[in-house]
This record gives sequence, C-alpha cells and structure tokens, in this order.
Amino acid sequence: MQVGEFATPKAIFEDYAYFSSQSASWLEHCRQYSEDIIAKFDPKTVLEIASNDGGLLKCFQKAGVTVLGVEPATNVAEASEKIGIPVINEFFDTKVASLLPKQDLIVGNNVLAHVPNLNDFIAGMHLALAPEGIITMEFPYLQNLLKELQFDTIYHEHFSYFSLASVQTAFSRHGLKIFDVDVLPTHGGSLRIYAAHQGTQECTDRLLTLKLQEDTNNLDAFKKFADESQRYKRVFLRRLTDFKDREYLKHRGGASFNPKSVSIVAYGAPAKGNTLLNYCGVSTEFIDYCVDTTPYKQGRFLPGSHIPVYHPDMLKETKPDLVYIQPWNWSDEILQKLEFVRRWGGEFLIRTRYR
Ligand code: JHZ
Repeated sequence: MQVGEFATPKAIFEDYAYFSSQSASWLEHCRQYSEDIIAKFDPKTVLEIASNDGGLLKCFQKAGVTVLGVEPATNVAEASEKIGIPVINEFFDTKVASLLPKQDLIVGNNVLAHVPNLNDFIAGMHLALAPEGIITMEFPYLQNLLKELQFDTIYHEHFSYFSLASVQTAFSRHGLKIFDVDVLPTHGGSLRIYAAHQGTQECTDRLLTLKLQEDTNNLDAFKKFADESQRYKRVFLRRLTDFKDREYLKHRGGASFNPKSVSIVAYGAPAKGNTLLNYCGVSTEFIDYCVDTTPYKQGRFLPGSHIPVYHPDMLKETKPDLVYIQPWNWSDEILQKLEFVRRWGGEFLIRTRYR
C-alpha cells in the first residue's frame, strides 16, 4: 500500500518537528531493544538510519558498541551530536552507503515508510552490511492500520504501509532475506523484521506463522476501512459537539454566560493528530489550544487547524474541562502524567476505534 510523493523528503526533513526522545516509553523501548540485540548478536558496530535525536544509539554507546547515525534533518541531528552521537547529516542511499565501513548491525526504526526510493534505500543497506551482519527495522504494521482504523497515520510523510509479505518482496529484490519478526505494541502495532544476506540465516517458525495469518491482500478490508473512517468522523464530531454544547444549552440567554466556559484542549501535537483534525474539520471552535513537551513545537500552530501549541504548564493555568489526548499510542504514559487534571474535575477523551 503506497501513496504518491506529494511532498519531497527534502521539504519534509529540512526542519523536522519530531524528536523521538520526548516519550519515556519510547526510550524504554530503545533500552530494552539494545539490551536484547546485544545479548543475541553481540554487534561491535551499529549504524542507525534516521537516528533522530540519538536516544537509541546512546544505549549502544553506553554498552561500548561503536555507533554511527545517518539523519537527514539538521536540527534533529544537531540534538544528537550534542549528546555525543556521531551523525552523517544526509539521506541514506547507495551513495552514502558505499562510503561507510561494513556494519555488524543496521537499525532503522520508523524510517522505511518515509523513503520514496525504496529500492535504492534497501540496496544501500545491502552494501553497508557486513557478511554476517543483521538488519532490524521497525515500522507500523498494515494489518493493525486496517484492524484498528488508524487512518490518521496515513499522511504525506509516509509513502509506504507495509505488510510482512510486501516488505519481504522488497528486501529479497536486493539479496536480503527476512528471517525473523517481532510483533510490537509501539505506534499502534508495529513489526520488527530481522534481515541478513541471503543464505546466512534460516526463517523462524514465528515468521512463517505470521505470514500465514496475514490478511492485507483483500480489497473488501480496504473498502470497509474507508466506510468506517467516515463513520469515525461523524462520531468524533458528535462527541466534541455534545461536550461543548452541554453547558451552552444550560446557560443559553443567561447574561453571565461565557461561550468559552466549557473548554476543550488537546494534549500532544503528533503528526497523526493533524490528519485527524483536518479530516474532521476541527479547529479552534472546538479546541482552544494544544500543549506538547517538545520545545520545538511550542509557540507554533498546528498545520491546517491553526490551533496554537503551548508548554504543558498551560493546563494548570487554565484548568480545561476536557483534555483530548492526541498521541493515543502513548495514552498510558500521558494519563499518568495528567492525573492532576482530575483534581478540578477535568475529563479525558482518547481516540478509540469507535466501533
Ligand atoms: P508520536 C511519529 O509520528 C513521527 P507522531 C513519524 N512520522 C512516524 O513515522 C511515526 O511516529 C511512527 C508529544 N508528547 O510519538 C511528543 C508529549 O507532549 O505519537 C510528540 O510531539 N508528552 C516519524 O508524530 C507527540 O506527543 C508526552 O508525555 O504521530 C507524540 O508523537 C508524550 C509521550 C508525548 O508520533
């Protein structure tokens, strides 16, 4: 499943707003992964493609592994250099790969979907991988996208949405074999694939089982997905409208009525949140403002909806009635952080599938 190149990667990554270390759960995921992969394959060198602000490579560096990042977004690459992670500030491709020493481990988390020229990218990994080296890549799983109605994760940054079958085909064209897979809860359900040069590894049973269970080559599932996405819009708008109108209808005509008296605000400014708000046509008539811990996002506006983004301290100052949590993938971590909202009777709204 692919979409066309509506925005060039150069335009997308010139000045990138996503700093992956903002989530404690993601950092924990990275720590756990580095421990597991070191125990299993004992790499001496690791290359991370799209190393972002360096959170994952830091874990390897602490364990004494030689690390190198490739990251096209200059502002994000600088953040990683500040914590001592060496970075090549480029898009990864065969040209960059041909200049690198061969790597024991190549990692790419949430990058494969962002690559328009997939063939050159995978050929580059083949070039940079040591003869007995391992590649692991994580990406949101198409099966979950369909099952959990994650239409909001479809946006211009993501050119491809992978099933296990499609990623296997793409890798095998370049002499790489996917031999194992983990199913992960991150980003609404992801796959972590393990690949190596053809002929060096045997496929695991869990890979073969998952492949048999996959049901993404089914047009009806996509048609149902489209219908349900439309229903989602209706239900979401109804929920916001009911909440906002509750007090309005109670006080209509009253001299002291303040139309802002029922305030809804958004917590978190994830990329996918903008797909959802823009698709549903939601702007400041519903949501007064948004807060996000990423300093880079504060003081700006959400694209399209023009909702202002502030520091999370704003919540305590304005005591909103409803906090709409946009990054549903981190809702457990965020709900724990926002326990204080309940003190003034504030409620939460989290995106669900709305069956
Ligand atoms: P988050 C990202 O999408 C970016 P996004 C990318 N395009 C991709 O492919 C997918 O991941 C897979 C903030 N936050 O992680 C930080 C808080 O403020 O869901 C982020 O701005 N407080 C590469 O952007 C946003 O929320 C918190 O406590 O949809 C989360 O964005 C936490 C946990 C997060 O990814």
